[in-house]
Amino acid sequence: MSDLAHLRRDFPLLGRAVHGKPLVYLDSAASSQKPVQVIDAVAEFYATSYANVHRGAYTLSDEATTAYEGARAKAAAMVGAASPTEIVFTSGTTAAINTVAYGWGLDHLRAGDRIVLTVMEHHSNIVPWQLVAGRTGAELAYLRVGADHQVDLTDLEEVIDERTRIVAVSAMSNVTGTMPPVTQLAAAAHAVGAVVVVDAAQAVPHLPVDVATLGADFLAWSGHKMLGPTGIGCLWGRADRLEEMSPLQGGGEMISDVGLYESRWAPVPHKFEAGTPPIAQAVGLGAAIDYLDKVGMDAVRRHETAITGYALDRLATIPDLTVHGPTDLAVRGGAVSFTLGDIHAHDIATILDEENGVAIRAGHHCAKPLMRHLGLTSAARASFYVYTTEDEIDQLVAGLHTARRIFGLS
Ligand code: C6P
Repeated sequence: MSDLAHLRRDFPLLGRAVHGKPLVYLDSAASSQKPVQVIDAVAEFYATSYANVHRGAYTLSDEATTAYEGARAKAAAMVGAASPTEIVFTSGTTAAINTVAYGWGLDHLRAGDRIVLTVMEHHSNIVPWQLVAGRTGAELAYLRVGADHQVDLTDLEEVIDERTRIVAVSAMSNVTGTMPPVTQLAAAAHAVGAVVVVDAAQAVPHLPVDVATLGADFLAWSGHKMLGPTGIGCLWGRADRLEEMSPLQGGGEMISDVGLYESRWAPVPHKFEAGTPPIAQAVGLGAAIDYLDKVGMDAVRRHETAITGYALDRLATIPDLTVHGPTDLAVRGGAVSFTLGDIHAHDIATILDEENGVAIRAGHHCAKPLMRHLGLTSAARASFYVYTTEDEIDQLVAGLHTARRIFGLS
């Protein structure tokens, strides 16, 4: 077991009670809790250095701009970007993928082109492509998911064919925890000249990610899932790819000149950041990156692998329980979805909350095609992060035994 338990004291919310029981927060795949270092950084910024950015010829605005652009540099370093200018701040993963789908897709896709996705994608990496396919006449094609919960590569060359212009894949499923072979998929995509978009919402927070190793052209992730505030996320794009993209939104900040009938854009990345950006949120994201840097992303991954292994072992002892995801810890992360007999996932979540103070997510997890592939309409999901302990897994297991009892499964 790893030694990150001491980190818990940094997370004030984890000290609270729910229904008279100590909170057990097992929903970090939906959103993570925040350490005091992030909460304080945001409060301190508002208290001492807040102003709008890139505008004022005065000290406070300079300080705010330095803090905002400093966060961009930290985000760039975190994923091995060649330059901070390859990072576009967005409101989150969803906005980042939409920025590529519309900004790159509308200009470059034609009728008959292919957009290749996998069946395990989150709706955020399906629906934008459906919308853009509808506008351009491009078609969608899917790589299937096998019985091992991994992307099925048997028809890789048939699906990623000469018509393929975009391959958009998740680096980690938010349902099964599966980590697809992104590097291999990217190589197949590049062999036919396609652009690779990686949904890293569940990857960047949980393990070291390097855009060059992945072979990505674009990478999207959210701040709120990696100890940072809501309302901020990142789109990393290779410099030449970002240059090929049109801005989605027009307004202040994103121009170099505006005439009555036409305008010129600011250089990348500002051309994609119209209007006043999420300044304090970026500062909070920077503090979250500092925090994760200090812990070390290798240590984060080691801790989660250990806690996931412990959880899978404990869950395997519960009769009638099925985990929907790989058992091999090398190819999975800490999102563990399961069903328990015929007890509805929402009932499981309610019992865990009320009886044991355990917070999990229940439902389709915004991945309906994957749920259909699994033959499910809903599942319960426990998900882990740096602050998760074995004791908390024990509370989850105790709550699941209670659920079995209540529903007469014993
Ligand atoms: N998944 C979950 O509980 P946003 O909402 O834009 O920050 O992230 C969207 C998103 C995209 N891709 C993946 C793989 C994700 O897991 C998510 C968010 C949450 O699983 C909310 S549905």
